[in-house]
Amino acid sequence: MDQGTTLTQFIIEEQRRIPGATGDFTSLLNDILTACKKISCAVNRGGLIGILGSAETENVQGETQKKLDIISNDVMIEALDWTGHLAGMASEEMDDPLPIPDMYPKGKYLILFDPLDGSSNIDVNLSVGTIFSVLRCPEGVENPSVEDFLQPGTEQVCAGYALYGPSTMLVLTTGHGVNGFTLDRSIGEFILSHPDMKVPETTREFAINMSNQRFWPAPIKRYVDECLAGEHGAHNKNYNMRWVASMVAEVHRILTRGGIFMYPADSRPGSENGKLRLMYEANPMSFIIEQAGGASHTGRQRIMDVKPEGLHQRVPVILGSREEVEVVVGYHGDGKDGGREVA
Ligand code: AHM
Ligand code: MG
Repeated sequence: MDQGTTLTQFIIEEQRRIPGATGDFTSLLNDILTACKKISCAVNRGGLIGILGSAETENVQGETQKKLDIISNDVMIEALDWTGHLAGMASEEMDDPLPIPDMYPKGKYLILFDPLDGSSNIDVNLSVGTIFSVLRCPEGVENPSVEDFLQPGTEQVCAGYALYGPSTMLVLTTGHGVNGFTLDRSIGEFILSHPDMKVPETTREFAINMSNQRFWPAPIKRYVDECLAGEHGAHNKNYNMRWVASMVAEVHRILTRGGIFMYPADSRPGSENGKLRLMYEANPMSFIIEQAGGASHTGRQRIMDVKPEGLHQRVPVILGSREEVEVVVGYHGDGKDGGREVA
Protein backbone atom coordinates (compact mmCIF):
# COMPACT_ATOMS: atom_id res chain seq x y z
CA MET A 1 0.00 0.00 0.00
CA ASP A 2 1.32 3.45 -0.84
CA GLN A 3 1.86 6.25 1.61
CA GLY A 4 -1.30 8.16 0.61
CA THR A 5 -3.43 5.31 2.01
CA THR A 6 -5.98 6.36 4.63
CA LEU A 7 -6.43 4.21 7.72
CA THR A 8 -10.00 3.44 6.64
CA GLN A 9 -8.74 2.19 3.24
CA PHE A 10 -6.02 0.21 5.00
CA ILE A 11 -8.40 -1.66 7.29
CA ILE A 12 -10.87 -2.37 4.49
CA GLU A 13 -7.98 -3.86 2.43
CA GLU A 14 -6.99 -5.96 5.49
CA GLN A 15 -10.58 -7.14 5.88
CA ARG A 16 -10.69 -8.30 2.23
CA ARG A 17 -7.80 -10.64 2.95
CA ILE A 18 -9.82 -12.47 5.63
CA PRO A 19 -12.28 -14.93 4.05
CA GLY A 20 -15.77 -14.57 5.51
CA ALA A 21 -15.04 -11.28 7.32
CA THR A 22 -18.30 -9.45 7.95
CA GLY A 23 -16.94 -5.91 8.22
CA ASP A 24 -17.86 -5.70 11.92
CA PHE A 25 -14.28 -5.37 13.02
CA THR A 26 -13.56 -2.75 10.35
CA SER A 27 -16.51 -0.70 11.59
CA LEU A 28 -15.36 -1.06 15.19
CA LEU A 29 -11.92 0.27 14.26
CA ASN A 30 -13.55 3.20 12.47
CA ASP A 31 -15.52 4.02 15.63
CA ILE A 32 -12.29 3.92 17.68
CA LEU A 33 -10.65 6.30 15.18
CA THR A 34 -13.51 8.75 15.49
CA ALA A 35 -13.16 8.72 19.29
CA CYS A 36 -9.38 9.30 19.04
CA LYS A 37 -9.92 12.25 16.69
CA LYS A 38 -12.36 13.78 19.19
CA ILE A 39 -9.95 13.24 22.11
CA SER A 40 -7.14 14.75 20.00
CA CYS A 41 -9.27 17.88 19.49
CA ALA A 42 -10.03 18.17 23.21
CA VAL A 43 -6.36 17.67 24.17
CA ASN A 44 -5.34 20.27 21.56
CA ARG A 45 -7.76 22.93 22.72
CA GLY A 46 -7.17 22.13 26.45
CA GLY A 47 -6.58 25.50 28.07
CA LEU A 48 -8.82 27.35 25.60
CA ILE A 49 -11.96 25.56 26.73
CA GLY A 50 -11.11 25.27 30.43
CA ILE A 51 -10.61 21.51 30.58
CA LEU A 52 -7.10 21.33 32.04
CA GLY A 53 -6.49 20.44 35.68
CA SER A 54 -7.83 18.02 38.23
CA ALA A 55 -11.42 16.81 38.36
CA GLU A 56 -10.92 16.24 42.11
CA THR A 57 -12.23 12.69 41.87
CA GLU A 58 -10.36 9.39 42.21
CA ASN A 59 -10.42 6.31 40.00
CA VAL A 60 -10.55 2.71 41.26
CA GLN A 61 -6.78 2.75 41.84
CA GLY A 62 -7.04 5.79 44.07
CA GLU A 63 -5.38 8.06 41.50
CA THR A 64 -6.70 11.61 41.14
CA GLN A 65 -8.49 12.00 37.83
CA LYS A 66 -7.89 14.91 35.48
CA LYS A 67 -10.84 16.58 33.78
CA LEU A 68 -9.48 15.29 30.49
CA ASP A 69 -9.31 11.70 31.84
CA ILE A 70 -13.07 11.85 32.40
CA ILE A 71 -13.84 13.66 29.15
CA SER A 72 -11.77 11.15 27.16
CA ASN A 73 -13.49 8.24 28.90
CA ASP A 74 -16.91 9.70 28.03
CA VAL A 75 -15.85 10.25 24.39
CA MET A 76 -14.80 6.58 24.09
CA ILE A 77 -18.10 5.36 25.58
CA GLU A 78 -20.25 7.66 23.44
CA ALA A 79 -18.42 6.63 20.27
CA LEU A 80 -18.64 2.91 21.00
CA ASP A 81 -21.65 1.85 23.06
CA TRP A 82 -24.40 2.26 20.42
CA THR A 83 -22.74 0.81 17.32
CA GLY A 84 -23.63 -2.87 17.71
CA HIS A 85 -20.03 -4.12 17.41
CA LEU A 86 -19.30 -4.54 21.12
CA ALA A 87 -20.58 -6.85 23.84
CA GLY A 88 -18.91 -4.83 26.62
CA MET A 89 -16.31 -2.22 27.51
CA ALA A 90 -13.81 -1.82 30.33
CA SER A 91 -11.77 1.25 31.13
CA GLU A 92 -8.90 2.11 33.45
CA GLU A 93 -11.11 4.95 34.68
CA MET A 94 -14.15 2.78 35.63
CA ASP A 95 -14.39 0.32 38.53
CA ASP A 96 -16.46 -2.27 36.64
CA PRO A 97 -17.03 -3.21 32.99
CA LEU A 98 -19.69 -1.12 31.28
CA PRO A 99 -22.50 -3.17 29.73
CA ILE A 100 -23.95 -2.15 26.38
CA PRO A 101 -27.28 -0.38 27.09
CA ASP A 102 -30.30 -2.62 26.40
CA MET A 103 -31.64 -0.32 23.68
CA TYR A 104 -28.62 -1.04 21.45
CA PRO A 105 -27.68 -4.25 19.61
CA LYS A 106 -24.74 -6.24 20.96
CA GLY A 107 -21.69 -7.34 19.00
CA LYS A 108 -19.00 -9.99 19.30
CA TYR A 109 -16.08 -7.92 20.60
CA LEU A 110 -14.90 -6.60 23.96
CA ILE A 111 -12.78 -3.49 24.28
CA LEU A 112 -10.49 -2.39 27.10
CA PHE A 113 -8.93 1.05 27.09
CA ASP A 114 -6.92 3.64 28.94
CA PRO A 115 -8.64 6.73 27.56
CA LEU A 116 -5.83 9.16 28.40
CA ASP A 117 -2.54 7.59 29.40
CA GLY A 118 0.21 9.76 30.89
CA SER A 119 -2.34 12.32 32.03
CA SER A 120 0.09 13.86 34.55
CA ASN A 121 1.55 15.46 31.39
CA ILE A 122 -1.63 17.26 30.33
CA ASP A 123 -1.21 20.41 32.39
CA VAL A 124 2.38 20.88 31.19
CA ASN A 125 1.42 20.43 27.52
CA LEU A 126 3.42 17.24 26.90
CA SER A 127 2.46 14.12 24.96
CA VAL A 128 -0.36 11.87 26.15
CA GLY A 129 -2.23 9.06 24.41
CA THR A 130 -5.13 6.59 24.27
CA ILE A 131 -4.39 2.84 24.48
CA PHE A 132 -6.87 0.14 23.46
CA SER A 133 -7.10 -3.64 23.30
CA VAL A 134 -9.80 -5.63 21.48
CA LEU A 135 -10.78 -9.19 22.50
CA ARG A 136 -13.47 -11.58 21.27
CA CYS A 137 -16.43 -11.99 23.61
CA PRO A 138 -16.64 -15.68 24.55
CA GLU A 139 -19.12 -17.59 22.35
CA GLY A 140 -22.72 -17.47 23.59
CA VAL A 141 -22.09 -14.73 26.19
CA GLU A 142 -24.64 -11.90 25.92
CA ASN A 143 -23.79 -9.96 29.06
CA PRO A 144 -20.06 -10.35 29.70
CA SER A 145 -18.86 -10.51 33.31
CA VAL A 146 -15.41 -9.50 34.56
CA GLU A 147 -14.22 -13.10 33.98
CA ASP A 148 -15.06 -12.81 30.26
CA PHE A 149 -12.61 -9.90 30.00
CA LEU A 150 -9.82 -11.75 31.83
CA GLN A 151 -8.16 -13.22 28.74
CA PRO A 152 -4.38 -13.32 28.34
CA GLY A 153 -2.73 -10.86 25.93
CA THR A 154 -2.19 -13.64 23.40
CA GLU A 155 -5.98 -13.57 22.76
CA GLN A 156 -6.00 -9.95 21.57
CA VAL A 157 -7.54 -9.43 18.13
CA CYS A 158 -6.14 -5.95 17.84
CA ALA A 159 -4.22 -3.40 19.89
CA GLY A 160 -3.33 0.18 19.26
CA TYR A 161 -2.61 3.58 20.61
CA ALA A 162 -3.23 7.17 19.61
CA LEU A 163 -0.39 9.54 20.46
CA TYR A 164 -1.38 13.19 20.95
CA GLY A 165 2.01 14.80 20.38
CA PRO A 166 3.27 17.48 17.96
CA SER A 167 1.22 15.49 15.47
CA THR A 168 -1.53 13.01 16.31
CA MET A 169 -0.65 9.44 15.35
CA LEU A 170 -2.48 6.12 15.42
CA VAL A 171 -0.36 2.96 15.70
CA LEU A 172 -2.09 -0.36 15.21
CA THR A 173 -1.60 -4.10 15.05
CA THR A 174 -4.07 -6.84 14.17
CA GLY A 175 -1.36 -9.49 14.43
CA HIS A 176 0.19 -8.85 11.01
CA GLY A 177 2.90 -6.32 11.85
CA VAL A 178 2.57 -2.76 13.05
CA ASN A 179 1.59 0.28 11.01
CA GLY A 180 1.58 3.96 11.96
CA PHE A 181 -0.78 6.64 10.63
CA THR A 182 -0.58 10.41 11.03
CA LEU A 183 -3.69 12.58 11.34
CA ASP A 184 -3.92 15.02 8.44
CA ARG A 185 -6.10 17.67 10.06
CA SER A 186 -6.81 19.37 6.73
CA ILE A 187 -8.86 16.35 5.60
CA GLY A 188 -9.61 14.78 8.99
CA GLU A 189 -8.07 11.43 8.01
CA PHE A 190 -5.26 9.26 9.40
CA ILE A 191 -2.76 8.64 6.58
CA LEU A 192 -0.30 5.72 6.48
CA SER A 193 3.02 7.40 7.32
CA HIS A 194 5.00 4.64 9.09
CA PRO A 195 4.38 1.30 7.31
CA ASP A 196 5.69 -1.93 8.87
CA MET A 197 7.30 -0.43 11.97
CA LYS A 198 10.18 -2.43 13.50
CA VAL A 199 11.95 -2.09 16.83
CA PRO A 200 15.73 -2.08 16.25
CA GLU A 201 17.20 -5.20 17.95
CA THR A 202 19.99 -3.42 19.81
CA THR A 203 19.90 -0.11 21.62
CA ARG A 204 21.85 2.42 23.64
CA GLU A 205 18.86 4.11 25.26
CA PHE A 206 16.98 3.20 28.43
CA ALA A 207 13.85 4.66 30.04
CA ILE A 208 13.00 4.29 33.72
CA ASN A 209 11.90 6.59 36.54
CA MET A 210 15.30 6.91 38.28
CA SER A 211 13.76 8.52 41.37
CA ASN A 212 12.54 5.07 42.42
CA GLN A 213 16.02 3.52 42.22
CA ARG A 214 16.29 2.74 45.93
CA PHE A 215 13.08 0.69 45.76
CA TRP A 216 13.94 -1.44 42.74
CA PRO A 217 14.58 -5.19 42.76
CA ALA A 218 18.19 -6.32 42.39
CA PRO A 219 18.07 -7.30 38.65
CA ILE A 220 16.84 -3.83 37.67
CA LYS A 221 19.43 -2.09 39.89
CA ARG A 222 22.14 -4.23 38.33
CA TYR A 223 21.08 -3.51 34.75
CA VAL A 224 20.75 0.25 35.25
CA ASP A 225 24.09 0.44 37.13
CA GLU A 226 25.69 -1.27 34.15
CA CYS A 227 24.07 1.20 31.75
CA LEU A 228 25.36 4.10 33.85
CA ALA A 229 28.87 2.61 33.81
CA GLY A 230 28.82 3.06 30.04
CA GLU A 231 31.70 1.79 27.93
CA HIS A 232 33.63 0.82 31.08
CA GLY A 233 30.74 -1.37 32.29
CA ALA A 234 29.50 -4.86 31.44
CA HIS A 235 27.77 -3.73 28.23
CA ASN A 236 30.81 -1.91 26.79
CA LYS A 237 28.74 0.96 25.44
CA ASN A 238 27.55 4.39 26.52
CA TYR A 239 23.81 4.82 27.08
CA ASN A 240 21.41 7.71 26.79
CA MET A 241 18.39 8.01 29.12
CA ARG A 242 14.85 9.32 28.59
CA TRP A 243 11.76 9.45 30.83
CA VAL A 244 8.64 11.17 29.49
CA ALA A 245 6.29 9.65 32.12
CA SER A 246 3.89 8.87 29.27
CA MET A 247 3.99 5.23 28.22
CA VAL A 248 2.52 5.97 24.79
CA ALA A 249 5.30 8.46 24.05
CA GLU A 250 7.97 6.07 25.37
CA VAL A 251 6.68 3.12 23.32
CA HIS A 252 6.43 5.32 20.24
CA ARG A 253 10.05 6.42 20.66
CA ILE A 254 11.14 2.79 21.02
CA LEU A 255 9.20 1.82 17.87
CA THR A 256 10.92 4.62 16.03
CA ARG A 257 14.55 4.42 17.20
CA GLY A 258 14.80 1.50 19.63
CA GLY A 259 15.38 1.44 23.37
CA ILE A 260 14.23 -0.30 26.52
CA PHE A 261 11.41 0.86 28.82
CA MET A 262 11.02 -0.42 32.36
CA TYR A 263 8.41 0.09 35.05
CA PRO A 264 9.46 -2.63 37.51
CA ALA A 265 7.89 -3.90 40.70
CA ASP A 266 9.31 -1.99 43.64
CA SER A 267 9.21 -2.01 47.42
CA ARG A 268 6.95 1.03 47.89
CA PRO A 269 3.61 0.07 49.43
CA GLY A 270 1.18 -0.68 46.59
CA SER A 271 3.96 -1.04 43.97
CA GLU A 272 4.68 -4.74 44.58
CA ASN A 273 3.64 -5.40 40.97
CA GLY A 274 4.76 -2.09 39.53
CA LYS A 275 2.41 0.64 38.36
CA LEU A 276 1.16 -0.24 34.91
CA ARG A 277 -2.08 -2.08 34.33
CA LEU A 278 -1.96 -5.46 32.57
CA MET A 279 -5.26 -5.14 30.69
CA TYR A 280 -5.17 -1.48 29.64
CA GLU A 281 -1.46 -0.75 29.17
CA ALA A 282 0.90 -3.74 29.35
CA ASN A 283 -1.00 -6.21 27.14
CA PRO A 284 -1.80 -3.88 24.21
CA MET A 285 1.71 -2.37 24.24
CA SER A 286 3.26 -5.85 24.42
CA PHE A 287 1.24 -6.98 21.40
CA ILE A 288 2.46 -3.96 19.42
CA ILE A 289 6.09 -4.32 20.54
CA GLU A 290 6.20 -8.06 19.79
CA GLN A 291 4.57 -7.55 16.39
CA ALA A 292 7.32 -5.01 15.65
CA GLY A 293 10.02 -7.59 16.52
CA GLY A 294 10.69 -6.45 20.09
CA ALA A 295 10.14 -8.25 23.39
CA SER A 296 7.98 -7.59 26.45
CA HIS A 297 8.39 -9.32 29.80
CA THR A 298 7.72 -9.03 33.51
CA GLY A 299 11.25 -10.36 34.17
CA ARG A 300 9.81 -13.76 35.03
CA GLN A 301 7.24 -14.26 32.30
CA ARG A 302 6.27 -13.00 28.85
CA ILE A 303 3.62 -10.36 29.57
CA MET A 304 1.13 -11.69 27.01
CA ASP A 305 1.22 -15.10 28.75
CA VAL A 306 0.21 -13.70 32.14
CA LYS A 307 -3.13 -15.18 33.18
CA PRO A 308 -5.17 -12.15 34.30
CA GLU A 309 -6.70 -12.31 37.77
CA GLY A 310 -8.31 -8.88 37.96
CA LEU A 311 -9.44 -6.17 35.59
CA HIS A 312 -7.19 -3.54 37.18
CA GLN A 313 -4.21 -5.72 38.12
CA ARG A 314 -0.75 -4.27 37.79
CA VAL A 315 2.29 -5.94 36.30
CA PRO A 316 6.04 -5.18 36.08
CA VAL A 317 6.95 -4.12 32.53
CA ILE A 318 10.26 -4.49 30.69
CA LEU A 319 9.82 -3.91 26.96
CA GLY A 320 11.63 -2.80 23.85
CA SER A 321 14.66 -3.88 21.83
CA ARG A 322 14.90 -7.65 22.01
CA GLU A 323 18.60 -8.03 22.93
CA GLU A 324 18.39 -5.59 25.81
CA VAL A 325 15.15 -7.05 27.24
CA GLU A 326 16.80 -10.48 27.14
CA VAL A 327 19.73 -9.19 29.21
CA VAL A 328 17.39 -7.87 31.94
CA VAL A 329 15.30 -11.05 31.90
CA GLY A 330 18.51 -13.07 32.18
CA TYR A 331 19.41 -11.18 35.38
CA HIS A 332 16.10 -12.29 36.90
CA GLY A 333 16.96 -15.90 36.23
CA ASP A 334 20.58 -16.11 37.38
CA GLY A 335 19.84 -16.22 41.12
CA LYS A 336 21.71 -12.98 41.86
CA ASP A 337 18.46 -11.31 42.95
CA GLY A 338 17.87 -14.06 45.51
CA GLY A 339 14.68 -15.01 43.71
CA ARG A 340 12.83 -11.98 45.08
CA GLU A 341 10.59 -9.71 43.00
CA VAL A 342 11.40 -6.73 45.14
CA ALA A 343 14.70 -5.74 46.77
P1 AHM B 1 -1.75 6.85 34.06
O1 AHM B 1 -2.46 5.78 33.29
O2 AHM B 1 -2.43 7.17 35.37
O3 AHM B 1 -1.48 8.08 33.24
O4 AHM B 1 -0.33 6.25 34.54
C1 AHM B 1 0.48 5.57 33.62
C2 AHM B 1 1.70 6.39 33.32
C3 AHM B 1 2.50 5.84 32.18
O5 AHM B 1 2.12 6.44 30.98
C4 AHM B 1 3.92 6.21 32.56
O6 AHM B 1 4.86 5.32 32.03
C5 AHM B 1 3.90 6.14 34.06
O7 AHM B 1 2.55 6.34 34.45
C6 AHM B 1 4.74 7.20 34.71
O8 AHM B 1 4.73 6.99 36.08
P2 AHM B 1 5.64 7.84 37.08
O9 AHM B 1 4.96 9.18 37.23
O10 AHM B 1 5.64 7.02 38.33
O11 AHM B 1 7.01 7.99 36.49
MG1 MG C 1 -2.41 4.73 31.84
